[in-house]
Amino acid sequence: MRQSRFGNCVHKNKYFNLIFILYLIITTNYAQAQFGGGSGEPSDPYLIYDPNQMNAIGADPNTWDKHFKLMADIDLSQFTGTEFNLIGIDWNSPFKGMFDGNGHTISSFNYSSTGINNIGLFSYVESESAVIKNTIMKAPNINAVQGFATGALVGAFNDGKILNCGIDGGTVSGHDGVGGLAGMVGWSGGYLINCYSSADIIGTGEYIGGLVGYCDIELFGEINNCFALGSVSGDRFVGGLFGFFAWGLLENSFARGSVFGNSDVGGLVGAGRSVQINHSFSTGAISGGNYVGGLIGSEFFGPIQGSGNFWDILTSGISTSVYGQGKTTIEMVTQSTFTNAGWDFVYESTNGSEDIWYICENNYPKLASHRLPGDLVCPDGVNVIDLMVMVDEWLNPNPMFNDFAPDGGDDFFDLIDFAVLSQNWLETGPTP
Ligand SMILES: [Ca+2]
Ligand SMILES: [Ca+2]
Ligand SMILES: [Ca+2]
Repeated sequence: MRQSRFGNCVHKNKYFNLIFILYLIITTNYAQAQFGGGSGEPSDPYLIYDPNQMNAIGADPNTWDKHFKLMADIDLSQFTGTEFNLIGIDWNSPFKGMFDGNGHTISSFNYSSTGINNIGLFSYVESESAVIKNTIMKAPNINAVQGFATGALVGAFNDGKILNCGIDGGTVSGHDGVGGLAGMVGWSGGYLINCYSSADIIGTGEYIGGLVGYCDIELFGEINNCFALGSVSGDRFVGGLFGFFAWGLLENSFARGSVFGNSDVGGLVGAGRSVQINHSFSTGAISGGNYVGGLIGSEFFGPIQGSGNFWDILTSGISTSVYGQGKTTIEMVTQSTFTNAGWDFVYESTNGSEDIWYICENNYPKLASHRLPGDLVCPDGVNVIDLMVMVDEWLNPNPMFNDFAPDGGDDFFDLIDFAVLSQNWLETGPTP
């Protein structure tokens, strides 16, 4: 009896050990099985090939400090309502890893909710080392009826870097803190570099912006080489680029969308507080009640500083602003207006050789960082004039124009550049 009991116990132990080993095998492999490969480490990121693998990130909080790489264009249209697993939850459980879109697109991200905060493909991001990069979202459709922080890419972005990301068209609707790229950026810090949004923004409350609703990068960070094109409407603190902008640095950026609000309404920024803004402009039509400005609606308990900022007094319909200089449309499409204020353009060296801006006839300045590879010269877009320039420079060891392939260029125009130019043939890029 005793022996048999003892034997039973050994049996149970063996059984338990077997289960435990199986459990270990399953949990270690599970993270790999749900993605298309990789271990999540910086040198070996998890690979994402399809919508289900994309949706698996948000389902597993254990992966939120890992590295991811997109390997194909992803269509998320199969998810509606609250079906998609947003990545990150709140400051207790944020995404703090790295997501590299690898130049691919994520299209038709649909999400509608009633009454939770932090709505976005990435719900909540917070870590000095968090990075989201090289990702273009096409035609997202976000509808958050209540709550704070709604954006297509990120709901609340409290720290980290968003690099080379864009929102192409679509609509982002929400209550407070609504923007195309992110609902809110800051509190700790944040960098937005080479980012844009052309989504239309509809907010029913405060802090509504074309790129970011509420931007407050108190500790460190900056916004550089960014723009927004979508129309923006909200109640208070409504701006073409930012609804509210505090304690940060904004440079080389612009907003082109129309702006509508009741109070603190501006073409670029609804209200600014203790910020520095350099070499930026806005052109959108503006309508509003109190504290309305061509570039900036109001200065909110702290000075706005900087230099060389303009808005179009004709297209905006507004001739005053608490900050910035108003110009006519003719002046706004003339390069000297900007170079006289220190803006660094291509084909001039007085203001620097970074060559941040370019301008084509009868158009506003554009950012060179968003120019399509193959668009070598004016007019805007990739066409036969660009092709002729490239043919002229073919195999020239010291080309007068910058080549663009592979990976941004090797100082030599050859068939690789030709292939990229052909890919972008007759395209004009995200900026009108
Ligand atoms: Ca220059
Ligand atoms: Ca061109
Ligand atoms: Ca080349």
